[in-house]
Amino acid sequence: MIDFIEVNNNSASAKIALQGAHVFHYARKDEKALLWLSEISDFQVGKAIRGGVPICWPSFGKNNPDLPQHGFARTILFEHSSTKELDANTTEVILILRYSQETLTEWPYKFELELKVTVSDKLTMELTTTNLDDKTFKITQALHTYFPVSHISDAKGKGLDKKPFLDALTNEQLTQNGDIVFEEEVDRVYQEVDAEILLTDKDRTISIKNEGSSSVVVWNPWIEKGKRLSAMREEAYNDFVCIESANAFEDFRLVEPGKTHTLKATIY
Ligand code: TA6
Repeated sequence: MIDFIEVNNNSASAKIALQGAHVFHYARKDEKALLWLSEISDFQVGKAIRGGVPICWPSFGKNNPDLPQHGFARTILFEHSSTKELDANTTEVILILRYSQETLTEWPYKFELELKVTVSDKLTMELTTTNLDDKTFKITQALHTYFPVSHISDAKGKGLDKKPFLDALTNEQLTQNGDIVFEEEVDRVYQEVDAEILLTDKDRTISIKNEGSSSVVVWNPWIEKGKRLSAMREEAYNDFVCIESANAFEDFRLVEPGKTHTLKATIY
């Protein structure tokens, strides 16, 4: 079993695993959860939890071919740095990962990675990379958020109309026309994103606002890929959409010695 931090305040509840600083539950009081979690994610040490908000760092996907898919942060133990009740409605949790012999063998740079989670009537996650080395390094990353939907056929992605995107399935560079609908596998990296994204379904609208990011990944595995994914029921593709706050592909970030970069996502 993976250790986790549980937050309950007047506004909401949340659960954050120390492995991967992985937020895997968030729900406002008396409301349905705003994050999707696979019922068969087995919370094994060293295996990424399927659902919630996996942290892809220091590489998104295979952007750095020398690293595992989505990097190593999501399966490594973070340190619980602090939990503060800012007020009766707001709790702030900070988790930290510092470079080690283990990380240096995977990725030859000294760094500190901090996740600050603010739990209130909104869920805010700020992922801050600090370069502790004497040479600049390049990162790609994502807060790979899984959102529940009533049924995939009801789900629509709004706010990305006319945005260019890379279709990761065909490697084509295309432009979004209208709302995003889900009638087949969707795996797209939207670029030049500068506004809020909405995920609507039959009974609610979820808003995602990003800072320090101009790329957003939208993903649903659909039927065939859904069967191949670890810790996912065969028909689970009907129940979620990933809208990922990212610095992916051309939206990579160079972090100079002593400098930081923060990727921030606000969900409500
Ligand atoms: O963000 C979309 C994606 O890159 C998909 O291509 C799919 O691989 C997904 O991430 C899940 O990856 P995972 O390694 O968590 O199974």
